[in-house]
Amino acid sequence: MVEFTPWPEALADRYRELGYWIGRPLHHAVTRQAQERPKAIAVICGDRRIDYGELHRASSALAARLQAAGLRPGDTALVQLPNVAEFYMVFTALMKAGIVPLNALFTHRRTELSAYAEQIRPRLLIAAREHELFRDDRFAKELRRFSPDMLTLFHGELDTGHSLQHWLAGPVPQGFDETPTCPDSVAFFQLSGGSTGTPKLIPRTHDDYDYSIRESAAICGLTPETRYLCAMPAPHNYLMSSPGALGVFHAGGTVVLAANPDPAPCFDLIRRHRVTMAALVPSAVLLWLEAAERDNSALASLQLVQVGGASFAEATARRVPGTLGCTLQQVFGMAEGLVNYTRLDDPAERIFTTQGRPISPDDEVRVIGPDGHDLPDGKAGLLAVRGPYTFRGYYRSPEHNARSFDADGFYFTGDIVERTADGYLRVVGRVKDQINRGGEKIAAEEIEHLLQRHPAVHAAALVAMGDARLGERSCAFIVARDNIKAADLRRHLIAQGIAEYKLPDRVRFIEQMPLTPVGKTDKVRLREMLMREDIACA
Ligand code: J2J
Repeated sequence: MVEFTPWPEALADRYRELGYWIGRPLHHAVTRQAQERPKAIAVICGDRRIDYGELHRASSALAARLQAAGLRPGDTALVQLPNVAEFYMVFTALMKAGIVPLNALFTHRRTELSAYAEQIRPRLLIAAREHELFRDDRFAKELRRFSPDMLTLFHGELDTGHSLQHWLAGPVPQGFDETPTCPDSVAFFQLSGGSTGTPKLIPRTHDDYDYSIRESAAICGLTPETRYLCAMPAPHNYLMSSPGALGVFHAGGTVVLAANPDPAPCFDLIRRHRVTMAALVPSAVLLWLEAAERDNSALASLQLVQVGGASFAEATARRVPGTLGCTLQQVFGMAEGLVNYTRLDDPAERIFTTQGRPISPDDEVRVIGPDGHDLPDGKAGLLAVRGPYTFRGYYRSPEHNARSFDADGFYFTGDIVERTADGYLRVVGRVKDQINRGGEKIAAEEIEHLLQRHPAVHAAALVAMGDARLGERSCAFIVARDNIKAADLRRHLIAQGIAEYKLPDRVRFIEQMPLTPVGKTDKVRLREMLMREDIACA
């Protein structure tokens, strides 16, 4: 079984007694819907409509074949698929077989996928031929160095032996049984936005994740009539569980897949499929608002737009109900656990001015000041949390865990928040060394390490700079040994294979890195330099 840091026994018992952890595996919702309403549509993907019966059958067929191929409960899988129905079929199949996936984002490339494979040593790789790394078999073979007997299946493959679609097709073999899953074991790895050199993995258990999904579905008012537009990366925690596709499956509704949040194709999908809700990041909302100001006639069915993942300006929030013609819900969540929502019946002012309150009455939220003491409401401090769906440790990262948790198991989120008198949170800043580029998180250290591999780079520091559209973009400050150009560094990073959103938006060469009194890079100074320039430019 995949190891993880468990909750202390007493807390685990309490979460069970309170009915939070109910011992159900994550595929339970699909199995139940397939029994009760097999013809209800679970997923719309292009011209395909996949009903619950089909989602159940396809996932059982794949699970059975994986078992027959020798995969066992507790084995791990590296999965990288675009926004296609097969993503949910695979996820459900792996839950049924007790196989523990890590769902990489489709934008991830060589550096990220290698780091994941190195950590989990997957017995199974599921990837897409349309991804540049998997057009031929070279990279899949390279990944074998971490896991020599890795089985590989490709989405979009013609050769039936390795074709994912082929493994999903056909009847479920007689006698197939879903593996009796241990619900307090790890169901899958979620990805951390991170702030360190290597991407950190978050083990999520069936019990804890299922609780957050059930409650999220209730808070967001999901029903079998819900038609949920998933126009951002399907594996992201927000799109999976807040309430995400798994929340929709729990309620028996329909997930409508889009490749990205571009307004034109999304508005078309909303009109065609009478979409009732969508989950967006702030930068996408800006695009939707612009488009809807010209013409919002496609949005008549839309009842709820969720906005989360990055800081959302109050002035923009105020435009949402009028322009998109629906209710706004702010969501402040994290793959590590804690998720906050404004409630659907909250007064408008609260929805415009806060990022919501926690899912659970047993989310223990602390706002901590510089002296380590809890702060009164209204004062900004570090957000720390523990609770029934907040993890207790990153996978195999004892040193990082020692820094991220206190002795009582509170996780330090790296966010700066203030709490209102009625328990709602406002996100006002961040201490973690991360850039939030329109909801996509970049760990500064990861890129700094890659930049420093260039022989001409003496020192590198990545900081956020404000951006009207994305909220933040990244700027790399470089102290160079030799004469190099920004384009050389860009080529260097591309050659190492990182997701494109992590490439610095700007590169600034400086003579010397400003340092703090203890000799660390002074990022406050670097940010100030950027701000002064902004003023000079304006
Ligand atoms: C400001 N910052 C926010 C918000 C997240 C639901 C929604 C989002 C995520 C997510 C998620 C923010 N305002 N409304 O997992 O289930 C920043 C914070 C936070 C970090 C987490 C979900 N909503 N953030 O964004 O793991 O800094 O999860 O700690 O990608 O995003 O990032 P991530």
